[in-house]
Amino acid sequence: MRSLPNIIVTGTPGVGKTTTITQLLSLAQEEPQPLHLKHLSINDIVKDRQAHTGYDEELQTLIVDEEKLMDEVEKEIEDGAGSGGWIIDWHSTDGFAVRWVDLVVVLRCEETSVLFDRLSARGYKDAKVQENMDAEIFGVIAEEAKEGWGEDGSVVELQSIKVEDIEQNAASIYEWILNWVKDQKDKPTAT
Ligand code: DAT
Repeated sequence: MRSLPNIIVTGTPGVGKTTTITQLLSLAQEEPQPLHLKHLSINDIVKDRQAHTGYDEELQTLIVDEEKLMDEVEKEIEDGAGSGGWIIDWHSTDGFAVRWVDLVVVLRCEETSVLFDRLSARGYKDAKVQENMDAEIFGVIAEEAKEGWGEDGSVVELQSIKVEDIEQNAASIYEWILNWVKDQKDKPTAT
């Protein structure tokens, strides 16, 4: 039984996943009783553990070996059976077992001009900017998450457009974690 929840923070590249997670982790450390949250960057796993089969020049991205990637994730999070507290940072929920994850946060930036500027600032080529803009407009990642985790409150969409949104979103996720911990403590234990 996890003592902290596992959370995926997902969304189109550039929506603010890494920035929001960094803010969440520092928030969790400030408390008198810090929560041991751990940032699981799937980008780093893909690169560092060679969970890829090549490089797509057009889309400027590594071609992910999904089976190897999910094997590595499963090892890292102990098949969901460890102490929890993993904050998973990835632009997809595809391949993740539903039982590993207690909450899916989908960050959204439907102000396309804002997302365009963020993606262009990364030096992405037109094809990659366009692919990501289309995915955001159609809400592809949110739909995919709802297919996996249902629409019963385990998937939340948060707007990440303005700078203030970063702090506010981190604070809402933090509050959700505190409530989750409290609910676990209040649950009657099996004898
Ligand atoms: P992601 O991890 O989703 O790819 P990121 O956290 O690296 O995105 O953010 C991409 C850039 O956009 C980075 O320069 C920070 C900025 N940014 C992210 N969310 C923002 C927000 N809500 N307001 C202003 N800037 C934001």
